[in-house]
Amino acid sequence: MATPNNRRVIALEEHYMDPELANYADSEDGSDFVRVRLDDLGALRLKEMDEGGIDVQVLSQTAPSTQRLDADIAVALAQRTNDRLYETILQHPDRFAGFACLPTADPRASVDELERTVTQYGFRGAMVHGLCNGLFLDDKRFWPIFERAQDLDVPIYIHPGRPHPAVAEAYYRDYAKEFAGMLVWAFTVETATQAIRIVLSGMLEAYPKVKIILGHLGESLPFSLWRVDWSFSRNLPVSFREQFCRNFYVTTSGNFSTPALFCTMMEMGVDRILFSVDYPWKNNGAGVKWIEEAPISSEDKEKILTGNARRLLHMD
Ligand code: GRE
Ligand code: ZN
Repeated sequence: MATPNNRRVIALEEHYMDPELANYADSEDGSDFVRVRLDDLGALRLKEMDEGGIDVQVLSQTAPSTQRLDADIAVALAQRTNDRLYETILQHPDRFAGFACLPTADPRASVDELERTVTQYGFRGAMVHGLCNGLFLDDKRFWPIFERAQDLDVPIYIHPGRPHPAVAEAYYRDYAKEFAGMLVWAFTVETATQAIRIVLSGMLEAYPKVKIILGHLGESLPFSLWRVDWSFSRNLPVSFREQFCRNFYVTTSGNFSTPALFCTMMEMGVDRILFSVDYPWKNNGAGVKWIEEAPISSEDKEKILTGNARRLLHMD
């Protein structure tokens, strides 16, 4: 789709499934419709991007990616997965960019892999999915990953993953039949918890320029920001609200709600909101049309669809 450069529509949470990684990690929820699209990095994906009006997808592995593998498998597998992603990007460099997967079971190797893929392959940052072998990301052993991301000036995208088994048992077992639907709620609860824990941990005081992206319009945190800020800030040197609005960005992935968008714009400001679809779970055209027709200014549409991503991901 030939759009002028200043209207290049960039989408950030757009998934695929690496063929080798697929042997180790099943997609969290995959109908045939989803599976066919996760496997495709060519004609079908590009056709649906063209039809929907998406110019660039920043590709990422789908959940759970490499977050539940042991180090002995994860380190080399993440390298090979990122190597293949780079090959894919080279085939369509005007249509694809990438977020690295990281072998989080080995934090030092994750630091090296982030640096390698950003400096040698031009990746735009990394995406981490849910708990890392049961650990939250505020755990001190993961801090070097965020420190290196700060040094490289790339964001870490915290994507949801399936809940901890004990949580699934206690909270969701009664509705196991509904688990696919329930999963979306479990995703939001857990990922918002990741974000809150990162603020409480002091990591963002140690690395005040870290950039973290949350999907799904902030996993409900903008809606809860007043309340979360009220309860936590008295014990923090820098208020929760200040840290959240300084270090976090959110995308529209899978949450095409105008009231939720307004809330996010009011709490965080439009400069923090980036367009995403959450392909293949959501439809490209539905996402683009929603922003195109939203009752916001054309300047704000331009920021959400392209400008904010070009700045955050250095895509000019
Ligand atoms: C997602 O990537 O956001 C996702 C999954 C699985 C089910 C639903 C969903 O990975 O939105
Ligand atoms: Zn997603």
